[in-house]
Amino acid sequence: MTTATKANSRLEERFRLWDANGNGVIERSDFETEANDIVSRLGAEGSAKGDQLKQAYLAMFDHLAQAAGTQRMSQEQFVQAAEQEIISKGDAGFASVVQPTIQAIVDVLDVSGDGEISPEEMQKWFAAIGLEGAAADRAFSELDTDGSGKLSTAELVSAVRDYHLGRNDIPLLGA
Ligand SMILES: [Ca+2]
Ligand SMILES: [Ca+2]
Repeated sequence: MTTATKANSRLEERFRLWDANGNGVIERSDFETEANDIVSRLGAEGSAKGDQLKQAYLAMFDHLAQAAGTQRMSQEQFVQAAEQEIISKGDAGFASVVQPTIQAIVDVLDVSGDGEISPEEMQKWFAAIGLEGAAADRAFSELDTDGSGKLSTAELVSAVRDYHLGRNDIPLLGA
């Protein structure tokens, strides 16, 4: 599969994931369901940081819905809005649309408060996407592109970008 084809199929997978109730359109309630699920898998229900993560997640919906001009996006409208607002803008698109959500997840997981994610702090996130043991260790090394032993927000945003461009196979935001 070419990288471009893979990127397109990743967006289609993303649509299926986010169409939580399977009615063929993405609505704000789908994002609410997914955000609640992520907050719960990260063990952050009822916390201020968990609420911030939900708000950041819903802001991604608002951004895409505004670009699509509808609160009920079909798969075609969703893929088009995501391409226009995120993929085609490259790093700037991921920085404006995706980074606030990644930062909010980092804030939830960063128990030590150093602004970065250690292998121990990353365990909950990896477990939430089904990565454990040696597979989690390998993924951590792949994501830690500067080899510092910790994951920065920038490294995690790059990883989400690379996944959606078909350059890595680590579905940090689910698959
Ligand atoms: Ca930390
Ligand atoms: Ca690092």
